[in-house]
Amino acid sequence: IPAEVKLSDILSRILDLVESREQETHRVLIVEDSKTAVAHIQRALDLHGIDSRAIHTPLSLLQACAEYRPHAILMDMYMPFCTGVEVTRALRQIPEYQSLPVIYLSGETDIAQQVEALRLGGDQFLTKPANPIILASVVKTKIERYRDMLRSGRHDSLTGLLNHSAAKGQLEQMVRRALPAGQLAVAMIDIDRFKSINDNYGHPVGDQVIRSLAWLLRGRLRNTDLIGRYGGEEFIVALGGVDLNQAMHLLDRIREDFSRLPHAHGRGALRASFSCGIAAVPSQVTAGCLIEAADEALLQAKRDGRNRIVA
Ligand code: GH3
Ligand code: MG
Ligand code: MG
Ligand code: MG
Ligand code: MG
Repeated sequence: IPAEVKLSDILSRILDLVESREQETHRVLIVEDSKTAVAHIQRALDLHGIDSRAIHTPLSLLQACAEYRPHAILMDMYMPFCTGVEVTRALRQIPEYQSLPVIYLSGETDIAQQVEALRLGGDQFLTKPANPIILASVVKTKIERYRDMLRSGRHDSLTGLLNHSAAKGQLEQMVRRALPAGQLAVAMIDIDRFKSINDNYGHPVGDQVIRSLAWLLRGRLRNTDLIGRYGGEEFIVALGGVDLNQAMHLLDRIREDFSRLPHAHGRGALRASFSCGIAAVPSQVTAGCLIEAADEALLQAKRDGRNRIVA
């Protein structure tokens, strides 16, 4: 065997190995102004084989993300120049970082502040001092979910929800499982006068309204329910084991809460609402018919004046 062939084989093997190591290692960017806090966090992550890099000011976040390409961010709340919430909102406006896990690690103990941070783009809130084992496993779980999501191509990057085609496929499965005797309700949700939100406050504010609705739906529905981003400002929800009436009640509470939610913009806060149409098994027995009937009900909800549910 000629020596140069063997050498190139070995070289390409080494390159493969480097690449697969690079693909396996989880990278975490720590945004934290306290050096002691950084040392604690890095010790916890090191022990679990998670690679990390720290920046001490939120101002260099974008540059660090571009250079280090993290799989998750551990974010402090209170830092010089701006808060973690502000910098996360800015990050979420860049398509590439819309689903990047942001885990808050902060001394903030006020629940309302924590919930607000989650609604405005955070994925998890841990309080300081965090148990190092909990910290490392939360980071690991979030990263694994995120990397699975990137690999599968089934998810929408703005909201992390199932995308149009994945949601349709999943609904077909749910219908098959529900028939002949089970119950299943499908809801089509469409944000009201969304175009005027974009026109009056700008596209990034519109995006934040979409994310907020996704966040609310995810929080209110069960893990076994289907939630998908069906189109721009349109969502599809499928609830197993639920009849038309129960679905109406459940979605009406969500509608009510969404209409009260303030969405911050440069000059204050706006309110948004959605309309919703519902259809259920057994009157509709295929995924296509369910979607069609729910869509028709949605149009009726719009005609009846919006911010309402029609079955
Ligand atoms: P209606 O109450 O009848 O639903 O009125 P509408 O203005 O919500 O209806 P329409 O379907 O005309 O407008 C939807 C708009 O949503 C148009 C489109 O520019 C915008 N849009 C679609 N996808 C996105 C997105 O990802 N982000 C933002 N900010 N806007 C989007
Ligand atoms: Mg701080
Ligand atoms: Mg629409
Ligand atoms: Mg429309
Ligand atoms: Mg709309």
